[in-house]
Amino acid sequence: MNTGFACSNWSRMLPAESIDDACAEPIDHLRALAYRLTSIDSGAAEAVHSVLGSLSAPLELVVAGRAGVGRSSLARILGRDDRFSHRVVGAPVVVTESRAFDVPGTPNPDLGRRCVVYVVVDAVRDVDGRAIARVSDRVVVAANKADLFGPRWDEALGRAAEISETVGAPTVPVETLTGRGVEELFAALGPVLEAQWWGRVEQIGPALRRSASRSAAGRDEIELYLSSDSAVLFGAAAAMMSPEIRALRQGEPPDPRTADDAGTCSRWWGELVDESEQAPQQRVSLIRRGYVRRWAQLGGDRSAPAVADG
Ligand SMILES: Nc1nc2c(ncn2[C@@H]2O[C@H](COP(=O)(O)OP(=O)(O)O)[C@@H](O)[C@H]2O)c(=O)[nH]1
Ligand SMILES: [Mg+2]
Repeated sequence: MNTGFACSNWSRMLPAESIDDACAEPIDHLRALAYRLTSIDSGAAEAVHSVLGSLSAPLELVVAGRAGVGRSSLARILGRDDRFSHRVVGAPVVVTESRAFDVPGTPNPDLGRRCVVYVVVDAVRDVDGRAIARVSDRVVVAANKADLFGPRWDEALGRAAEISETVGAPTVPVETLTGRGVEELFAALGPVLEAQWWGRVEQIGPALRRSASRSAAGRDEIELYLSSDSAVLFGAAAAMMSPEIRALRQGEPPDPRTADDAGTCSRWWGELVDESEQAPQQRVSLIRRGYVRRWAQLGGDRSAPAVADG
């Protein structure tokens, strides 16, 4: 699925036209690391293979909601659509339907860490609001059966905007019966699925550091990799994509095209840490390091560094 259009924050660290292009080299470097480790330390090589496996494991998308809202109908459409036979950087998208919410005498389903399409029809009940709030960083609401609320699509859009306001999540009107709105639902799901995938990339650094701490033989190779441009920029791109960071990015200087720009970005994030006690330190410091690497890649003068690699 082409998900790069609306959500290319990663391209500030890994300039490319598509997410697949951006990630090809970092993933090759991980494969090369696994290859080098094979003869040195099989346990460490196994850890890198497991990281690589996590990047191409299926991304789960669950269609949830109360009974009768159209979960099955929508899951069928999403499951057979060609765009889902494409992948998010090698990870296939698998669509499932959850049990119904709000069934008397039955606990509501647990949606886990999966991405969610939460289906509602017109009225949003408290149970819907609570379910959506619990998955607010990885949900798109589908306001289904738009046909029942009048023939005009702008009314359906207006209704979806109201629902979005109420529940605090992106909301798209759809008519599962005719397929209307499904295109827009796909567009809204792209960034959600991508963000979930980048969450896996964020686990690479910690997983490899754990492995390095266990294995004397492979430690040097792993540490060399972790300090490489490739690893730092991959991690920084992933940090950029976290919902927590997206909320902090308002006012960030434009996409760096020169070394000076990259230096400005690095300083901007540095000041953000100083000013805000809430700034998530680890992600912000990764982003600063990423910009320092971009600065060097863009020709920054290493003998008179304008920015320090923190
Ligand atoms: N009018 C209308 N009916 C729909 C639409 N989507 C689904 N339905 C109907 O709603 C009913 C419940 O749909 P289903 O997919 O089984 O809902 P589920 O219980 O949530 O899985 C079925 O009779 C569907 O034909 C729609 O867009 N418009
Ligand atoms: Mg069903």
